[in-house]
Amino acid sequence: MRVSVRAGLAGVVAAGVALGVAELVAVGTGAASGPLVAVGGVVVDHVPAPVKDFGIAVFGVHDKTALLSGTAILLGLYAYGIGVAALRRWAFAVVGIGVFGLVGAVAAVSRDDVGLAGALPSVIGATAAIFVLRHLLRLSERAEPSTAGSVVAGHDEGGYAYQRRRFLKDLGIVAAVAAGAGAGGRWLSSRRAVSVARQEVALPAAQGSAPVVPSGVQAQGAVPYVTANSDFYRIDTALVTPQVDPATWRLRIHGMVRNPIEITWEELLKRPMVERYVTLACVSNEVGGDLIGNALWLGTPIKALLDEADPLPGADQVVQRSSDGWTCGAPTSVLRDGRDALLAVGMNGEPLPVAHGFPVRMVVPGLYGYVSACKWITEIELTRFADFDAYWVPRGWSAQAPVKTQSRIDSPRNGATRPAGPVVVAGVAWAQHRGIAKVEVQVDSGAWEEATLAPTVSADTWRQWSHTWQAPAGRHVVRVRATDIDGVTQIANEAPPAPDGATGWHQVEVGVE
Ligand SMILES: Nc1nc2c(c(=O)[nH]1)N[C@H]1C(S)=C(S)[C@@H](COP(=O)(O)O)O[C@H]1N2
Ligand SMILES: [Mo]
Repeated sequence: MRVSVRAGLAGVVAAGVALGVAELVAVGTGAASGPLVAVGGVVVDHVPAPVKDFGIAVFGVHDKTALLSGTAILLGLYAYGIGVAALRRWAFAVVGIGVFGLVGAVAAVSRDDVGLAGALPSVIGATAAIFVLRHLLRLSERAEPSTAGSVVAGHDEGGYAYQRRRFLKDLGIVAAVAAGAGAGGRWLSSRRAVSVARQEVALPAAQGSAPVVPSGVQAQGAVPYVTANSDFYRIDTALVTPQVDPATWRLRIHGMVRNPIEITWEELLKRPMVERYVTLACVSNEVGGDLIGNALWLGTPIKALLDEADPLPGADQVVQRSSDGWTCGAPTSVLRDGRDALLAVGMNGEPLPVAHGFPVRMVVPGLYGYVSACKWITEIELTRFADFDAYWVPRGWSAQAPVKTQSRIDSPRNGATRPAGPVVVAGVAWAQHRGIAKVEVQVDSGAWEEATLAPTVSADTWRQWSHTWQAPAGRHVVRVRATDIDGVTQIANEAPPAPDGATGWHQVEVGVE
């Protein structure tokens, strides 16, 4: 193995030590302060607006893994370079690792949910990396005649071979220790996490009777009417799930109000609670996509709290801010018009799952999630649309975004085959807060036929539908369109999700034999 390759590997392992040690330190300062997560977070927030397809409001779990692995690979290349550069001058390594530590520290401290102590993981990690690199490079040096060409007395080739083995052995041990520190740090962080506090939460009972789910809400072949928490789509910009302890949680309502309010978790739970089914949809949902789910939310109506805060005239925007600094803005008029806009604490009979906003999030029927459904919410600020752009607005998405009427075919799936004869076509349709009046199905270029609508709990949820089609042999295209209560039919024109929600009719191809 060449000297420069050994030095490069030593650099990579030293970087691993930096990350592993940082993860351990971050057990004390919060997982969001680890350098990889902190730098990744800064990247997420600063992706240039034209790169519309990167993540966008769909920043799903896969994008996060890709981003973190990408950052780790870049870091690995940088560290390899530092190792090689250290062969020329040790100072290069110190400066190189110092820059890495500084970038991590500055990124961490700049995050909303990280304090000054958040610099420690990067600083301590970088310091450890410097010592480790120094040690490994010394070992590597001994495994080679000096670069000047003079053979050190008493070291024959066998001696060098021994030194090389020793270098490789130490490299392996240090790499294993670094990986162990990283994994151990992650594990300890998860044990400290609020999932423990969540298990101790006893949710208050809802006032009044729970909404009645009429029998027959479920169409055969459509997704379940109520989405299980474990199946509920998850979208957010958070690289590590924010850990908000109910014991220290506060919600501040301030800005353009006559009476600023601050309430604690205990006080929130004493407020009147209601239970409502509301279907939440992501603006990034493509036609036919699955970034939509329906759950039973337990929460207190936000209208009453806003009324108490008493917004000033002109405060047309309610900005919600999460513990990690994400923001969304909804029209004040919508949150006060009497709909079931809830500050929610429960989801399908459990405290909110941590990934879905524990301990408190907002849910607003009829608005896309990115303008209304702040998870890990800690602040509400009354302002004007003209004065403040929430997170996704400068990134090319509309400031106001009511949910568009949409429908989806769940069965048969695209590309499925069915025997000729009666085929049940089924799915869901939604126009939250307006309600679905009609769903129609078209096969090939035939006439639109009205599907059977299942009953529904309210206009705030999706509605299931089904239609029996007498399918003749051959390949067919089956299409669906919905009409809302106002009589407006979903438009055929295909538009992408940006800037305010996709349009077009969902269709599937079915082979009939
Ligand atoms: N704090 C925070 N809340 C957030 C987001 C976010 O990135 N951060 N994303 C929003 C978006 S775009 C959607 S669609 C919904 C998704 O909620 P869910 O993950 O519970 O399905 O959360 C909203 N609330
Ligand atoms: Mo979204």
